[in-house]
Amino acid sequence: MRNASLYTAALWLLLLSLGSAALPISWVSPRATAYSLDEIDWIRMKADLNGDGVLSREEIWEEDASLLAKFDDADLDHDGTLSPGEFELLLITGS
Ligand SMILES: [Ca+2]
Ligand SMILES: [Ca+2]
Repeated sequence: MRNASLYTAALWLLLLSLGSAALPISWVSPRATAYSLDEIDWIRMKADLNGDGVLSREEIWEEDASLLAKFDDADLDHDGTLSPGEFELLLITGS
């Protein structure tokens, strides 16, 4: 009995120490998505062909034509381009 509870305590300590460092961000973040924030950043930088920091309709089309259907919904300020935040929304809601 005594050994069993020691074992349980050690297991909990192990899980706790692993938990903060080893879990993917999507497991610990309340805003869990199909994409991690790192992935979204990476896709956005890859898709931003002219490097102006926002994504045009053409750049979205080059990246993934299936996302174009959601472009207008994601373009919250209707300026015809997707800011980093708007693109994040597109990936989160479009997947
Ligand atoms: Ca661009
Ligand atoms: Ca916009």
